[in-house]
Amino acid sequence: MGKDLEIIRENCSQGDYYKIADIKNSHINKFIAKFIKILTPGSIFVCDDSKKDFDYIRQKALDDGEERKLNIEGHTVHFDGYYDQARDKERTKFLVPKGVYLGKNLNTIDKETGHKEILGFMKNIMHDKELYIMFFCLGPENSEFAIPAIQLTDSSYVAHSEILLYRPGYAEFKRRGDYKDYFQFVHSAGELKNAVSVNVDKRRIYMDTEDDIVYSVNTQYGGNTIGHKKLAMRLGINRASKEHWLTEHMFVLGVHGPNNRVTYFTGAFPSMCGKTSTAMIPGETIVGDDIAYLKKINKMVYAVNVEIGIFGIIQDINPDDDPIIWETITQPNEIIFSNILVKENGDAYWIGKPGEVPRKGINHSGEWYQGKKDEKGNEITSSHKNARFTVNLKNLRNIDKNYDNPDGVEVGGIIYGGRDPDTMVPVLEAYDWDHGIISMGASLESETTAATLGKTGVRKFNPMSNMDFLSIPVGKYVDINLKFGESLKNPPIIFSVNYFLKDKNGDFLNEKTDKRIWLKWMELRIHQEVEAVDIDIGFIPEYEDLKRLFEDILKKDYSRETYIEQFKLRVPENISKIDRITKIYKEVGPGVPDILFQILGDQKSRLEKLKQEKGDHISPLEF
Ligand code: SPV
Ligand code: MN
Repeated sequence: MGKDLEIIRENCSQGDYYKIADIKNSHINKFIAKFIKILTPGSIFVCDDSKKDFDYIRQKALDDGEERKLNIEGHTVHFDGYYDQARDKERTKFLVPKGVYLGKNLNTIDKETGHKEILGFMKNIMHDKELYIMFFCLGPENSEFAIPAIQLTDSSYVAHSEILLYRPGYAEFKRRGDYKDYFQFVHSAGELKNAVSVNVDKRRIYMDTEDDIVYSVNTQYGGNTIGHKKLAMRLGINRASKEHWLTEHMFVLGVHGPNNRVTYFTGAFPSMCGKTSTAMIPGETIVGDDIAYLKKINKMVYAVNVEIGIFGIIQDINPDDDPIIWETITQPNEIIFSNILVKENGDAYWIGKPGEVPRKGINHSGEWYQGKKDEKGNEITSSHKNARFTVNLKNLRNIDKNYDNPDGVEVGGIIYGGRDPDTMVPVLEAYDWDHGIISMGASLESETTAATLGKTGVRKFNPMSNMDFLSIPVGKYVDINLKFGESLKNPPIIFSVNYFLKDKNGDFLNEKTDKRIWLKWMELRIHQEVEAVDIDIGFIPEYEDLKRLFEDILKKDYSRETYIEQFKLRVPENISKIDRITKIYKEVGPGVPDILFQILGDQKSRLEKLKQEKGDHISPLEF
């Protein structure tokens, strides 16, 4: 027996030891042995994906207080600490070897220094805890998209969340034997008080793309801890960049067109900008809502959902706007609610839930009552803005039949969306791949939201909605996206959408349900079944087509005035946007492809000409 297995045997029960030994992977043995020595767990549990093992973790989450039962069967609630409610961008860093420069937009720390710091924090950190060792598969099993991944964590909540969010991977690891290119995650919630991480000042999330490993410590919030979510995404972007495919912050959705046709879209939206609710639109079918791998196969683009569950925003979920999510999370199903309010009778409450607003209950601040303030004098809301629900896709009645297809789904359209009050029209089609990647994806801007710590409502550059997750220089990432479109037989059509356009009074110009219409229109465009209007920054719908779609699908009258107000070309705003984006790309560092400046420059010239001829705001009827 090798020395690694020896260490594992000394620290595990016989049953747990054999679960690891049976995988017959020397790299896994080495990794586990190394971290047993660093973390020195009080006990170890190895999960082999059997129902018995999953049940053990579910029960542990209740026993150790990381979750509590709610009134409805299968529902539990988890609270993160008051200051641990969102992704901590400041303390999420890449460990970079000396001499490597990732550009100024990426948060980095010298690899040696960072390693020393985080492993210092992790030393003996599990001495009074159980270490859960879990195996997952990112993407469908037995597929060329699949990436096996291992998670070490001392949080039963994190372990339980991952059971809901990821495909089991123990069998995939066994099948691959001595395979070494899997992703690795090491997490500890650190010292707990009332089942909540206390040392948030020592919260760190450090990522090492060279060794495909992510460390996360002194935090519980899912976006900082659920290794296979945004942490794996950073490793995925790095790997994809070397192997000529894409890892994207995208949903995957089947849009149902005429004659039972299904056209698949992927869509990239920043956090809290309508990505999940688009992926859950009634009448369409969901493959995934957050992360996709895209590959070129036989000159076509195919996508899979990296995950198998949803970690979705719960605020404002109501039966009218999000009927399927509503139905799913108000019925008996296995669901973890996080950072909601628990009413005195054990019911879940979140801001925007229909019904009476409770006056008191339990939330992430402890006992809560209306008007409660935190130590800085800020009013504490009943549920947190970033409160979430975690559920497996199989609980949804709108799951697409290809959700687990190892070959993925063929992508017909790609959508980029942001939170933009005053510039982009509600839906716009790019002229071609390069134009879409540059003027829509790479130029995406969005107002900040409560999904990350810090001020909200600030307009930020967020290329492909992926800025927070890039692990390679921005310019290189844009270039890879451009190259991905080369040599495709039928490149997916690229669109942008904007659900957040506002009028002079600050009121939204669109209803939440309008997105259903934009999707149907895009689907028809892909099949060349409707005409469009060229407004010099791309194509928009013709009024008559929208009127018909609003009538057919929403049974609503769509007036010409509304169309003009929503789709008028805002010329000065569009020019300013191009100026902002051009300036950013001039400063981001090396590797920005020249074509970016050319496409943006040409678009600006067209806009300037239009401004001279037709003024600042131009009705779509004038084109
Ligand atoms: C997001 O913020 O984009 C999410 C949740 O999907 S998190 O896991 O925090 O990234
Ligand atoms: Mn996301």
